[in-house]
Amino acid sequence: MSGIRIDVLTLFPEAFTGPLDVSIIKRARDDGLLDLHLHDIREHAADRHRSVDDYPFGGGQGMVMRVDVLHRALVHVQAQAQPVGHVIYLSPQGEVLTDALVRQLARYPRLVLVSGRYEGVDERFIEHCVDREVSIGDFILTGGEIPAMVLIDAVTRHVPGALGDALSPTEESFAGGLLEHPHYTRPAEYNGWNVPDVLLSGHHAQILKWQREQRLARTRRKRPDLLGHWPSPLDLPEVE
Ligand code: 9WO
Repeated sequence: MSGIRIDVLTLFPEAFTGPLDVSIIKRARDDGLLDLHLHDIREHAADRHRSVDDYPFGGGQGMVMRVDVLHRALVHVQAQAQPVGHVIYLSPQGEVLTDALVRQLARYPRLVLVSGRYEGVDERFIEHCVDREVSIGDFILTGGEIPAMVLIDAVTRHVPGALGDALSPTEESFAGGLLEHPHYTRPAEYNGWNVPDVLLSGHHAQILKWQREQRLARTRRKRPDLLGHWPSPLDLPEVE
């Protein structure tokens, strides 16, 4: 099975243990489908205070991560394996992560994720060392660690074999550009709350038709922005 290697450069490698040590991601790591390596940027600090940040040229509040420390850390990590990784800096200035971008990233054999802290990293690191900037949404956090974990989780689901026998990612929500239909399980009645009759009918074609209508109706109601390119319901092929 073809796995992916992901290296993370961070000041807080310990933040990644826990979230990436459970469930499907844990199994993908155990199965060798995700080869995750965490690296502490501070190990590449050179002075006796082990500084990784400094005051911004031109003034302003806060601190900036040093280009020399980041570059040494990156060279060290890229030398650990072949091929070199595609370098991603997690930042609110990046391209917003979508299902399409996740699928694209999952095709790389190796990614290097850089999680920033403070007010950001020296621009020269982005210019000379980073292949792409990725954002997980239009908000500011205290650092890029959680966005890196989000990206790792989303990408790992698309590594062939990582979902086992479960739903293939090509069948899931978003693959068709629509939200998922609602899901129900036993009991069929609880507290007076009922499962839609059609799902209990055993009529497979009607069930598929209902699920497709639900996906379209829910997308129109909850996320009309996703319907930009969706054909009108009149264009949908009929299920007998
Ligand atoms: C902090 C700050 C403080 C005062 C004025 C402006 C400021 N900008 C920032 C800032 O952008 N800090 C970032 C914190 C620096 C890079 C790491 N940090 C980060 C990454 N916050 N949010 C992200 C992030 C990454 C990907 N997707 C969404 C958010």
